[in-house]
Amino acid sequence: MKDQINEIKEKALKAIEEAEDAKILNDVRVNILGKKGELTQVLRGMGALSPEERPVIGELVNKVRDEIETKIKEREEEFKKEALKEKLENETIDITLPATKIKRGSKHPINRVIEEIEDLFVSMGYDVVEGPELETDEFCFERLNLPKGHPARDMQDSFYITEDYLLRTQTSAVQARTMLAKGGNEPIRMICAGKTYRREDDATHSHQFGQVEGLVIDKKDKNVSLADLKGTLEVFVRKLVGKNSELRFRPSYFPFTEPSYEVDVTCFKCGGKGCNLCKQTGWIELLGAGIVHPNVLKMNGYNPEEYGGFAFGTGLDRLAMFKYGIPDVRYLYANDIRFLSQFDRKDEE
Ligand code: 2U9
Repeated sequence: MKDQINEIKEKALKAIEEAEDAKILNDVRVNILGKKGELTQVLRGMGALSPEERPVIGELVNKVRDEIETKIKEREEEFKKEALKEKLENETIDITLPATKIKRGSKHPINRVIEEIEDLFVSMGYDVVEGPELETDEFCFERLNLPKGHPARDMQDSFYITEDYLLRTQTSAVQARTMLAKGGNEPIRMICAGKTYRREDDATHSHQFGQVEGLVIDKKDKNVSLADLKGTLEVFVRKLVGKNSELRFRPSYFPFTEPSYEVDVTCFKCGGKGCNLCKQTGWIELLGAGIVHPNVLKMNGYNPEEYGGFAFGTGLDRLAMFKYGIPDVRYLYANDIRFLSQFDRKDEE
């Protein structure tokens, strides 16, 4: 019987060694150690042995069983290692390969200009304020010293939705709302940029256009003056259109400021010598500005005896067109991906 057991052991160890995969290995385990396995059959024949032989054979069978199970486990471990090695080789990613470019959206030129302006004024201690695009007649006109019937209202043909509601023609309404919210006894330094709407549509005007306006109000003893206005606009223009820009204030009229000015900037294409962009004048009209009208202070909660300040405004479309050399304002609103994708975000990488 000993020879039989050793023969089974040799055969089993050989089969384990030659097994090519886990399934074959399991078949060996079943054929040798399973209920009907060869080694198990030997155990069944133990009854015929003498009492002296039985423990000897029993010990030998257990020793051979342990040896076979150990070999099977070792072989299984080899299979697992091979499987892992193959998996790692198949799933290896070469991280040095060029990445697939992730297409990102571009930032609209007007939004780029807004961000640059907001960053600049925030750095000067201004608040950035936003407000509704659908405004009331009261905040668009009346509180800006443009009572019903005022001729200036006709200058800006507006999109009325109802008798009292219209698409705002200026972001000025947000300034008026802010003044009321401050309760007439707090200084204000704010800018408001956003969409505004007028009934115009040609190569240099669009029915929707971008605008930014600023408002500074403080106590009279702070003496917020025209000099402050000029200095502020110089910083603005030199940051946005050219660091050597000069300003020219031409007296003008706005109902919400007195005195009012049209503000020209030296042509950033020819530096003031005269070219087709500035129509040979050397100047480009860019902003409107002035000292806030006492009526506007009063109508929005500020006592003109105690408070005063300046305001300014400019169109973002023209600023973007100048900055990026865009020939027709309608490109800004045509949503043509070929135009928009030129303003990619490479500068943000
Ligand atoms: C309040 C008081 C005063 C805002 C101002 C301008 C001058 C101006 C235009 C420039 C080009 C609008 O986009 S545009 O057509 N704006 O010229 N805006 S002063 O003055 C204010 C605003 C609000 C309460």
